[in-house]
Amino acid sequence: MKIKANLEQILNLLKEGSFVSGTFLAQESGITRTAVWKRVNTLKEKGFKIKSSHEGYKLLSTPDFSIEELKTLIKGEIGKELLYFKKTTSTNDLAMELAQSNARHGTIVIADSQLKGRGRLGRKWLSPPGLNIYMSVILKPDIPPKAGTLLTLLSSVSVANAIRRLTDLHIKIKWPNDIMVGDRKLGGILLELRSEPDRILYAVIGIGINVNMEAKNLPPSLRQIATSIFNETGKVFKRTLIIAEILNEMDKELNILNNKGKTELLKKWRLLSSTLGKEVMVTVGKETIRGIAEDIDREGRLILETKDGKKRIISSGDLIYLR
Ligand code: BT5
Repeated sequence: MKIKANLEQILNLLKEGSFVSGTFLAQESGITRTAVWKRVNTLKEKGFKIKSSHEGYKLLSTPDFSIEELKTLIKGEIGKELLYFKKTTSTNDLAMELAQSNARHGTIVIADSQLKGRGRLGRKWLSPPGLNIYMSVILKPDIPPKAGTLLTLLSSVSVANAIRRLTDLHIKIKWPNDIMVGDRKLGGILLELRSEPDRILYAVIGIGINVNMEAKNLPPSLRQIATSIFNETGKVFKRTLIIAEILNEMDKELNILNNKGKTELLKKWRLLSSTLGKEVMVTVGKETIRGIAEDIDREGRLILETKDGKKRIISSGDLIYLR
């Protein structure tokens, strides 16, 4: 743990300037110059490019993903505790267990790959290594269970705005949980809750985003419906920067929700939604309902106007656009 803390400290200091002398690094971090040298070597092993010369050390580039850099970029409560696994079954499974055994609000579980990545209703989430983001956020929010859907809205708004800012892609949200570019799915959100009748004990928000995956990494069944940031922009993006942007955005949105209520969140969601105003078909269990997606209510549920002019309010389901 101590070594890790020092790595972050050294990294933060290296980010401050061009060449940073070993003496300065040693003084600022309270370790010897030899210890600094060792830390710098560890950072190099982790993929950081650092030039050493008589003037000191210069950070040339950072790797696509590193927990050390991520820690230096986290601004709020969300992500203060971070757990990283090279491989896991599903980050949501781990996060649910951790939440149950008292993990604190804002703890994040990240994996480089998942063997049993899940979507909703037991569907699979493709999770190959080294390319995408698979993470779960543990929240212990002070909201009633019926407002749980708001957490899916909050997460999609945060993901959409973070990716828009970093990539300039025209990201839209398809109700209830799809992160889209045009008519292709770039990411998805999987909300799981444990609650008592009047309050949520904990919520786990699973976020999967295709970052550097190429079309060739996709099975034929997904090629027409899925995409990645790389596919859309032709550029490779650093996962650390995207994760940090999303977590900081979620922290900001949660603070707004707690301090000012839900109006602002609902407004942002409406602006980012590709669903409102469309003729849609929603499958809820065995029932399918057709109608115009009119709006969402204050709990984030979809308000559908059916052909006979009736309103239906839907908390979750699978939605397709008819026109
Ligand atoms: C979702 O489900 O969109 C929620 C996905 C959440 C994944 C994250 S990753 C971290 C955390 N840990 C987990 O185990 N899960 C969460 P749903 O709306 O049910 O969509 C699932 C459908 O999306 C599948 O049936 C496929 O058609 C499609 N799909 C699967 N993998 C995909 C991928 N990588 N990119 C785009 N679409 C995918």
